[in-house]
Amino acid sequence: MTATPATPVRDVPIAAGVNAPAFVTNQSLLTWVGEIAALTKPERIHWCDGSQQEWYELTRDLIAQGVLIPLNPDVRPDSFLVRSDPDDVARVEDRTFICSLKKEDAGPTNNWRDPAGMLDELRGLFDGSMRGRTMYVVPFSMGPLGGPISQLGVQVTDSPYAVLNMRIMTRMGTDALKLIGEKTPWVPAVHSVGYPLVDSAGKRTDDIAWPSNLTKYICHFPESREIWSYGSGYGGNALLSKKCFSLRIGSYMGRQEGWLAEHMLILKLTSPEGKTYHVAAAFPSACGKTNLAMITPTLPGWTAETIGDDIAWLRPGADGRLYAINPEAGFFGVAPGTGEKTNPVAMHTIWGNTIFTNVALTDEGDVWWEGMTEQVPAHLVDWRGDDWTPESGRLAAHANSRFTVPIQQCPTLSDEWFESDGVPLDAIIFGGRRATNIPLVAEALDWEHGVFIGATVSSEQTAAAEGTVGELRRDPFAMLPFCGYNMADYWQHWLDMGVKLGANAPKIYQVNWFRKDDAGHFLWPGFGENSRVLEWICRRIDGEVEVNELPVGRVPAAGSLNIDGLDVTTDDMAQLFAVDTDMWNAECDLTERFFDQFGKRLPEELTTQLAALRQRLM
Ligand code: GTP
Ligand code: SPV
Ligand code: MN
Repeated sequence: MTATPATPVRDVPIAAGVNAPAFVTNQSLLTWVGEIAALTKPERIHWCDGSQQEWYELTRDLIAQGVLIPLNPDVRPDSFLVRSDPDDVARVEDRTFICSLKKEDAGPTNNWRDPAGMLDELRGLFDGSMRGRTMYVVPFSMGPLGGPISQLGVQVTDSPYAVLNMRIMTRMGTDALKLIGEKTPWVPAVHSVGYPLVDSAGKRTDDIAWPSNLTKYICHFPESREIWSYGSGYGGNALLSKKCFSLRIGSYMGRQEGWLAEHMLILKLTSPEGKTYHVAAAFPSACGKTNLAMITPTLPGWTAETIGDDIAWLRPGADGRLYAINPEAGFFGVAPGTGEKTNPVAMHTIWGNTIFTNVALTDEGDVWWEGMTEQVPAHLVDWRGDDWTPESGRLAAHANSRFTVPIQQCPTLSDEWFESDGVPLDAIIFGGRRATNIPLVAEALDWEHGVFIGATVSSEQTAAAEGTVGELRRDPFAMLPFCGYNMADYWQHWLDMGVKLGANAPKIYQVNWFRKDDAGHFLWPGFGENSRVLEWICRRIDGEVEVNELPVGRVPAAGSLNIDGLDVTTDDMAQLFAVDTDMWNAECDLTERFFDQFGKRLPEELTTQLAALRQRLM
């Protein structure tokens, strides 16, 4: 490996200034880049233009350094495999901080640090952290360029891998930068992997394939709308447009400005009669958003089109309805479990132009992961770079291995993804991974009950974040790790939005594809068959199907959920909707304890909802 990447010709040494393109007039941007450069002391500054040439130069250099492994162009053209450090494989929630002026404003579900103290500490860490490296300036737009709901940001980073991912995940480059005029607001995001190539004495070391630092900080300053991330190159820790900006800073902005930033997919459905519906659905990480966003309906006549798979920004429109955009331009999807049977649309999307992180490599030079094919390859190189056979007794791909791919390669992409005004929502769905209690589908009694359902989402922990997989954890609105302010205030904001939307508010539903029988088998076939539940929801919106009122919500009346041709017994169907009073009372006790930690900030409506649920369970 060479110590430093080849210098692209248009980069100049830092002594010559910040090297900004001539058209940049925003003084705060120029000053900020200068300040961060003075602090982090990179060797060069490169302003990313987002061009194909730039992509080519970056990938060429990273291949030469052994960072990117080019895949076999005959099977996976223009695609790469990257292996991260085994200590840097997922979001680090215990190292994620909301640095609001007051601790109460971060709330009991966030880690908090005093902003001034945190900035001091960060300045210490970032001092010289880019020595010997290139500092990339990455301008990007979340949402269509210049759109009314869109927002601009600039990430500086010393990770060319992050740059490549940002180019896929956002509208990145010159067009976004040109939108940042003299007075345009933009969100600054500083990122360093914390692995300088030159020490303070000037001694140079060789680079490694995945530079990172055991010390990690993912910090958000909501009041000043800035992001500082140190020590990790992986996913949401490093692609600061995603969770840091679009959710943590975004949710804070949304509360101030009257909109919502949510961990939701957006899906367009068309019925056999040609009627269209738009739904947004919040599921915790690795609980099936990408799958549902790309669903292939098994019900004849229904079509589904993808608008987003992870993040939605919601805003009331001029007509009083709630409109949604997907601010992202790519998918950063979970690889394991993605296959022709479970998600053929994703498999077609990743035909090429894809960056794979922490998956296994086949002898043919293609990728593989658990669940990709039924036939397990006889030999692989696993995600850590070691030889692997089915007898190895360990995962070939890391459980949180992912693909990064442009959304425009998705064969089911809706034209409406391009619409800067967004799509009007008919329904909002909450889901999670629950072996018990939560029914296959239930309709909220009203908006307030829907907010209660959202606030009480719990799910079995997945590999998307570090922690104990399988443990049940509260994940309100699937936003536990992503809400940039006090979760109780967030619930209040949702309640206020309901008042504002009034009769125009989308209906709210809860779903659970993951309920299990006593033997531990999934009761519901899931995946494409989830279209049956979506159909019921659409029919219900149109008032065409009847419900059965249970204490936990309105479930399909007998015969109203289409299960024709499905291999699910009557007993299984009953179990999918069973309400065990004892278990639900126990769940209510847990909810009460969960709510208690919010003290006086807990909206009264949620206390009322819990009491009403207990009453209905009697
Ligand atoms: P993030 O990108 O982490 O926010 O997650 P996501 O919600 O987009 O997760 P994704 O769609 O990638 O979830 C993947 C996991 O959910 C895989 O293990 C899938 O097999 C599983 N999954 C998705 N849909 C279903 C379903 O209908 N039934 C069952 N049993 N599993 C499902
Ligand atoms: C999630 O964990 O919800 C993700 C992946 O979507 S990451 O971008 O790494 O947060
Ligand atoms: Mn996510």
